[in-house]
Amino acid sequence: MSPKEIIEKVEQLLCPFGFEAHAFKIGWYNEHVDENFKFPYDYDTMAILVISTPDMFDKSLVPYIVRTECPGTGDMLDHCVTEHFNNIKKEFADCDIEAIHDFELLPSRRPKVLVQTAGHVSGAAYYYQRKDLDPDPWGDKAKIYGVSIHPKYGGWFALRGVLIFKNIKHPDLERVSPVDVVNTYELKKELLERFNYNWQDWTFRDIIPVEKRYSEDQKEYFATLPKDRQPLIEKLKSHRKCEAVDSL
Ligand code: B12
Repeated sequence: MSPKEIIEKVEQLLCPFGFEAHAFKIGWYNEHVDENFKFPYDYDTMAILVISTPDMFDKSLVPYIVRTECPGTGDMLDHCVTEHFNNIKKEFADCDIEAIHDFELLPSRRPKVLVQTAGHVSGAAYYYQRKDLDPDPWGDKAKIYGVSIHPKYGGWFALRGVLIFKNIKHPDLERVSPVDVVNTYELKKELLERFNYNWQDWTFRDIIPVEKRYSEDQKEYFATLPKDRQPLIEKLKSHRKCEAVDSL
């Protein structure tokens, strides 16, 4: 299978479940990050960034929750995304795939992959950082984290991880620039302030007009700590069972 066909197949496997897949070269990522975040692979090695859109909740997570009789410990979303990544590894058994989730850490406690940088270099979502603002409005003491914005979903999405096809080189992969949708100094400043100081009120996600947001159920689910989600999970399960009966 050619690299192009692999990308198409990954899209076919993930998109129906509310994910997007965006290919990039490891070299593009390595060019930006510090030494200790670089991957030890050739420049042209192909990787795919996976993001979840607002549809992922209904198309993937809720069905996963409903069919998982014994949720066990840990975060259901992490298990659900892991299942999708494992499925891809199975489909491409001939390829040597390193699947890295957003939440995975190295023994040094550093994240294994910086998904926002991967989002930027793959063209999926522009990564807004403090250094995009000149002059810097905040002063030396403030710690300002960067945030990615998707052209269709604003901040209503998440960057779930990357699949590195270690033995696939894609020298001809065309580079897609991320769209700078938050395109004024004032709006960039507003975005970074909302993300850093008021992220719980969700408003950073609406910094641009969006096509779709998280539903109220989805917001409630993500705003609840995993240890307190059992009642919500029960509610989602009973809703789905009713829907299934109604459609008989
Ligand atoms: C650790 C972590 C946190 C920590 C620290 C945050 C931080 N950014 O350091 C804490 C607990 C505070 C946190 C909080 C939150 N987080 Co958080 N977090 C992470 C995590 C796991 C790692 C981030 C990290 O440590 N980065 C390390 C630093 C050094 O990276 P960096 O600043 O980007 O620096 C690199 C770039 O600058 C790059 N670089 C240099 N020059 C250039 C030039 C260009 C053009 C480019 C592209 C790159 C580049 O090189 C640097 C490294 O060498 C990521 C997931 C992941 N694996 O990436 C999620 C992530 C950043 N978090 C996320 C979110 C949503 C949140 C919260 C809102 C809570 C939540 N989950 O709902 C809050 C909001 C922040 C706040 N106000 O507190 C999202 C952000 C989504 C988005 N749209 O951008 C992520 C991506 C998770 C996800 N699955 O989507 N988080």
